[in-house]
Amino acid sequence: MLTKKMEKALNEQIALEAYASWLYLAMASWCDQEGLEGSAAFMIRQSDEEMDHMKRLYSYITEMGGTAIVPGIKKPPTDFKNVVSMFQKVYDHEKKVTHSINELVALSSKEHDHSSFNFLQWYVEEQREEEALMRMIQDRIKLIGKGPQSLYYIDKEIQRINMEEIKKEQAPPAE
Ligand code: OFO
Repeated sequence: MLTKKMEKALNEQIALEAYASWLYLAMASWCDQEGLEGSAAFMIRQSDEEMDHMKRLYSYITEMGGTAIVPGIKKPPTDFKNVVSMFQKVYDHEKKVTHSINELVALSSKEHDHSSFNFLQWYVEEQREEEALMRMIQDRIKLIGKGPQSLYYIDKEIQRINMEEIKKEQAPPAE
C-alpha cells in the first residue's frame, strides 16, 4: 500500500512524464515543418517513450491499490529558435525529470516504502541513459559546427542515432 504522500508524488511524476511526451511531440511537429525529418522521427520515438513511462507509473499506482490520476496537460511551445536550442531544451527537461525521480527515491526511503524504492530503480537507470544520450547529441552538434550544411548533417546524425536507439529497443534482453 502507498502512503498518501507517495501516491501524490507518483501522480505528480505521471504529470511530468505526460508533459514530456507532449513537449517532444510538439518538437517533432516543429522539426517536420523545418524539413528535419530525422529529428522529427527521433522526437516522435522519444514522445512515445515518455508515454510508456507515464503508463508504467499508472499501472504501478493502480497495482498498489492507489488512484492513478490522468493529468491535464499544459500546452507545450510550438515554435523553437533552432534545432540546437531545441535539443538543449530536451536535455534541460531530462535533467529536471532526473531531479524529480531522485526526489521520489528519497521520499520512498524516508517512508520506508521498499516496493516503491525498487520500482523507481528502473527510472533511475532510464534517466542515466537519457541524460547520456542527450549529452552525446549536444557533443555531436558541437562537432558538426556551424558550416553552411550543418543543419543537414545534424539531421542525418540524429536520424542515425534514432536508428541505433530503435535497434537497442528491439534487441532481446541480456541474459
Ligand atoms: Fe521519462 O523522462 Fe525522459 O526519459
